[in-house]
Amino acid sequence: MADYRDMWNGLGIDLETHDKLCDALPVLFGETFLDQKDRPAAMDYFNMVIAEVHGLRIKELLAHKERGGTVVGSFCIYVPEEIVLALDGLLVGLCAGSQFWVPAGETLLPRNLCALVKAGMGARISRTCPYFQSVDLIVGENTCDGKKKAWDILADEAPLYVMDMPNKKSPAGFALFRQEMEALVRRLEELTGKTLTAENLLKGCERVDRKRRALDRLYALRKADPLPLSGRDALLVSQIAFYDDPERFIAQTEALATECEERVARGQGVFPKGTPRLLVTGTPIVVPNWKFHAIAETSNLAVVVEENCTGTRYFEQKVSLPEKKDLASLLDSLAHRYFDGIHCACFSPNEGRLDDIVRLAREYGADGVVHLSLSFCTTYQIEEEKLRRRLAAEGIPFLSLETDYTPGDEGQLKTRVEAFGESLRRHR
Ligand code: BJ8
Repeated sequence: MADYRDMWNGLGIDLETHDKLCDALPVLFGETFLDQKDRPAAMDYFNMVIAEVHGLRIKELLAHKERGGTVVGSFCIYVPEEIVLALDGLLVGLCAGSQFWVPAGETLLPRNLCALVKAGMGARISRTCPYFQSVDLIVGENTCDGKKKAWDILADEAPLYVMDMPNKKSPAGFALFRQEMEALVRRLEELTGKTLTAENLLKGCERVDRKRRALDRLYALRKADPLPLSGRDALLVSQIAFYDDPERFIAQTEALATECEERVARGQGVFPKGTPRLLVTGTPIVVPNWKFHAIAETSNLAVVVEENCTGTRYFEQKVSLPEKKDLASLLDSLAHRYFDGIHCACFSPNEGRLDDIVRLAREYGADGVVHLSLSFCTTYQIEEEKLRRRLAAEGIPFLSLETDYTPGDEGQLKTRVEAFGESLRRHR
C-alpha cells in the first residue's frame, strides 16, 4: 500500500492508534475472505478496495473537495444520496463495525447501547477514522433512541445536521418526512453553495438508480443453487457500495455479475448444491463486521440474502420518476421511495418488513431465517416477536441471535448456528 501518513497527519489522525487498526484489519480480512475456495476473479477489485479503505478512497475524497465538491457522511439509508450527488457532493457511510472503536465510544456513551452507535462515536473522538476526519457535514437522523440521543453529544465533536423522522407510516408521517427532506436540501445548498434543480436531481436519481440495479442483478444470482458467490462476498460488495466511487462501483459490480452469470450457466458454485440456505435479517452489518457470515459459511450453511440496511433494503426499491419532471414532483417521488419503501424497525407497526422477509425467503429459496440483532437494539429485538409469529404461521424455520462486535461469543454462536443447520437438514 502507498504511504498515506502525510495525508492522515493532515487530517488530524492519531497515527499511533490508527497503526494498530491498520495492522489488525488485513489479518481479519485474510481469514474471512482470502481463505475461501474458488472465489470469482472479479472479487479482486473488492479486495483492493478494502486494502485501500483508508488510503486511495480518502485521497479521492480529498481531491473531490479540492475541486470544490463536498463530502457528506451518514449513518442511515434514509439520507437520500440522490440529493447529495445532485449538489456535487459525495455521500459516505459512517457506520462503524469494529470493536476497535467501542471503548472510546463508551467514554461518552452508556455501555448498554448498541455497538454501532458506540463505535461510530468512538471512531470520531479517537481520531482514527479518516472518513470522519474528511466529511464537511454529518447527517444524522432521529430513528432509534440511541442514535437520536447520541447526536446531541456528537454535535459537540463534529459538524452535524439531524433529520427528524416520523415513527408511523401515515399521511402525517409522510408529510413530516417530505418536509424534513426539503429542510435537508436547504442545509446542503447552504453547505455546497449550489442550488438543487430538476436537472441535477434527475442526474443524481439516474446515477443512484444504476447503482441499485447493479446490486439487483448481482443479488438475483444468489437465487441459484449452487451459489456462484458466497454470502460473505456479497455482503462485502454491499458494504463497499456505501463509500466507493459510484461509477467505478457500478462497473465492477456489473463485471462480477457477468462472471457469476457464467458460473450459474456452468453450474459452478462456491458451496455444494443443496447446502442449506439462510436469509439474514435484523440490524445493519457494517464494515468490518463479518462475524456471522463467516461463522455460518464455515458451518456448511450458505447465506443467500440479507433483509437489512446493508442488503436488500438499500437497493430493492427504486424511484418511480413522475410524469412532470419539475423539482417538487421529483422530490415527492424521491420521498415516497424512501418513506414507503424502507421498512426500518423505528416504524410501528412495521408489517412491510415482515412481508418482505417472507417474500424474500421464498424468492431466494431460503430454508431458514436468522434474526441477527446487535445487543441493546431494542427496536429490532422487540419487533422480533412479530416476526417469530409470522414465520411460524408461514412454516419457515427461525433462529434468533444477539451479538456485538467482540469475538467472545463466536464459539457459542457457532454451536447454535450448527444446531440450526442440522435442524434445517432434517426439516427438508
Ligand atoms: S433505516 S436500521 S440504517 S436506523 S442497531 S443504531 S436501530 S440501536 S441502524 Fe438503521 Fe437507518 Fe433503520 Fe437502517 Fe439504533 Fe438498532 Fe443501533 Fe441501529
